[in-house]
Parts: sequence; structure tokens; C-alpha cells
Amino acid sequence: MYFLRFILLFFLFSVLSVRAQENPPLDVLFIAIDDLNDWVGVLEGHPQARTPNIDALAARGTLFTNAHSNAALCNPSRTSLMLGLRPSTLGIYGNSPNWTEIESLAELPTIPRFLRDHGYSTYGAGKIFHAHTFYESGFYGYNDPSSWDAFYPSLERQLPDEVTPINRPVNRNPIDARFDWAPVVVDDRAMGDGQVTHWVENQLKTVVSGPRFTAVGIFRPHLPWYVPQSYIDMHPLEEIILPVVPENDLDDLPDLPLNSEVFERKAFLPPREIHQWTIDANKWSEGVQAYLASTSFADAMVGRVIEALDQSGRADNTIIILWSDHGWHLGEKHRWRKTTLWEESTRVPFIVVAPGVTTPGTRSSRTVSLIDIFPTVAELVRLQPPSYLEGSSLVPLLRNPDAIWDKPAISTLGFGNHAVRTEDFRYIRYSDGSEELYDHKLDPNEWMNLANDPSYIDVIDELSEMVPELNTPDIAN
Ligand SMILES: [Ca+2]
Repeated sequence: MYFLRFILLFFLFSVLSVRAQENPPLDVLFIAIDDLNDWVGVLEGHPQARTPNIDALAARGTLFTNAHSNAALCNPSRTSLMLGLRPSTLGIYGNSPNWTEIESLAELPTIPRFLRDHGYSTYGAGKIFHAHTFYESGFYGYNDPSSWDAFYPSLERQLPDEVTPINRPVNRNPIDARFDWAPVVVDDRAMGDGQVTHWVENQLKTVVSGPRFTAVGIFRPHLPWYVPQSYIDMHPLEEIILPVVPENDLDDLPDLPLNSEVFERKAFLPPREIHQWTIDANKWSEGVQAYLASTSFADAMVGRVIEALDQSGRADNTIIILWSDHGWHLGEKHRWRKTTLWEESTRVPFIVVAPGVTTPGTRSSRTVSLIDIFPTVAELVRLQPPSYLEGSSLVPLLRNPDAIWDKPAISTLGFGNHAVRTEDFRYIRYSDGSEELYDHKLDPNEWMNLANDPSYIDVIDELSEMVPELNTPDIAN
């Protein structure tokens, strides 16, 4: 008996060590893009999107065509993604709470810290956690020094300085100088994203021992849309196609999303005022052009990073995950920017390339969200994830993109406001109990709110069961 057990153990040990030799721990390359909606070639959100590098990355693995952010605002989206807990569990709804200064949250591992604790070397550059580049403010964001072995520009500061026009706003809007666009005569490499990307390229080409996690946070197409002229030239102004926006699209909406500061943000780049200005000043097409140009610029940065990975010889041993923190409106629902619970704000590009797991060129239309990234990474690198994570590992969908999947994508904005996205529906419930329902089979643009249609009572009953029950009070208060 004892002998048998010994043989068995010996056998297991040999199998495990052979497996270990055959499968060294995989590297992870994490590509975050800021404010990139579905205006990406492969997602077909805009017919003139030109993103050849993101499209090529999608062709290497699995593209999730129905992926949604946890919150349509930088800080709650990114904090939630990196910690693996919903904004409504964390109590982080706005851009002001710094999670690293809240004791109960600061001790939770982020994705990179989790990997670092398990033997990974971790390198990061650019906007991973919330930060912005309104240069003169001296605000450097909420980075977590314990997550990284090295970070560019520094552990404290996530974004480098960049060259900007002198007389802002160049587009002469009277609302806010941060809502701006212009060509800049700057080499790609000298752009903030160019500096960040350059550092990551060198990092990827440097030989390190043991597994490595590398994160690059690309800032465009976040405002302001200052990009080299060549990217603007890719999108000629006279050919720009505008989103179709019915005149009466807001008429069937409840009061809260139209009048609450959570959504309307009158104090900060007011979304509907901006839209009205783009119409009055005949600037809508220019704005769309500038966003498309910024997206093509961000795509070029993705191309450089992937090229460096390929040159490093480690691509076959590297999991690649590309995501954006949330979407963006450019006139849909008569508004610009983010901060809504509608499709334009929540739908994001999300691509996973996992050697030995994903099949090149596959797509999954299952509803997934960025809360699923942490458990997915953990399973892909064969580590036991923290037990409290609220997402689901997407490995079953990476193996079979059509696998049965009954989980909705949940997006949250402000206290007590949630959207539930299933493959067929978007159901929104606001903190005051008001509701919206959109049938995506009939109405992919979410123009017809069916919340008061008696024939959808059963659907609403079913979807309201999926609304998160835990709503932690805003820790900023
Ligand atoms: Ca953002």
C-alpha cells in the first residue's frame, strides 16, 4: 500500500514536472485604452473607424462583441476592474475617491499585485488607474506603488507631459477648454502616448527571468484630441458620417438620467450643452473626425506594442488582453462624453489572446464585462484567484465562444443606478425606481424605451432580479 502510494506520488510528480517544463508560466500583456467606444473596425460601431492594429489583434484571439464596462467613468471603472469588485460593492462611484487612501481597499490585491505576489515581475506605463493629463493641475492619479516593479514615468505619476497648442481651446468652444481638438506638429514618439509606448516596447524587448506582467495605458482617444496631422488626414472632414439621432429620442426617458448631476455633470463638461454647441457652431463633423483620428492614433500605439512583443520572441508565451475603460457618446442621445448607462457609454472593445486556449479569429457575442478580467487572468496563469472576486472566469468562452452563458453584464453609475445587459436586452433601473428597457433584437440603437410596455412585464421581472442588491454608500461622502 505504502509502496503503491509512493509510485503514484512519483508518477504525479513526474507528470507535473514534465508539464511545468512544457508549459512555463505565461507572460501577460495588458493594453488599456482610455475612453475608446465601439468605433473600432472589428466592432463596426462607426463605418469610418480605422483601427488596423486592433483588428489584427482580434484576429489572433477572441473578440468579445458584447463586452461592457463596470462603470462609464474612469475611476470607478478602473478601480473596479483592477480589484475585481463592482463599483457598488466598493462604494466608488465618482472620480474623487482615491482607493489607495482607503485602508480596507488599499490592502486588496490589484491584478498586477496579485501576480507579483505569485512571482511575476510587473511593469507598467501610462494610464492604468485613474489619472488625467490636464497638465497644470498637478494631479497624478491613483496608482498603486505596491503593484509594480517599475513604472513609467514614475510610480507616483502615470502620464508624461506632452506638447499642446498654446491658445486653447483651439476649436473656440465657449464651454470648457478641455473639450478641444487640433493637429499638433509632433512626432508620434514625442506624444505622451508615444513616450509611454516607447518605454513599454523597450521593456518587452528586455530579457527578464521568470514570468512578466506588462501593462500599457494608452490615453487617447481621451480628451483633448490633439494628434499628429497624419491621423486626421486618415479621416477627411467632408466624408465624415454622423451618428443618426432622432429628434425626439429623449422624450420617453425618465427624469433622473436627464437631470441628475451623476449623468448631466453640469459642473464639468456638460454633455448636452456640448452637443448643442457642436450643432450651433457647425462642429459636429469636426468633433467626430477628431475622435476617429485619436482612435487611429491609439491604434497605431497598439501596433507598436504588439510589434515589440513579436520581436521579443515571447508572443507565443504571452496572454494579451486589450480593453477600454468605457465608451463615449458623440451626439447619440443628444449628448457627448460618457457617464450614462446606455450602450454608447458601456460597450467597450475587449480582446483576449491566450496561447493554447483561444482560437485565432473567434468572436463571442455573450455578455461579459470588465469585472471578469481578474478571474480570467488568474485561471489562464493557473493561480487560485481571491475568493471574493465578483466576476466570472471567461476561460469557458475563450475555449468555446458559443458556450452556454447565462450571466448578464452589469454597469453602474452613481449610487443605486444599474444597467443589466443580456444578449437581447438592456434594462436600466435608477436609484429613484425609474426604469428603461431596450430590446436589442428590434432596436440596437436604444431609441424605444419599452419599460412601460405591458407585453414586457415578464422580461422586466426577470431582468430586475439581476440588479445588484448590495449598494455600498459612496465612500467619497
Ligand atoms: Ca476614461
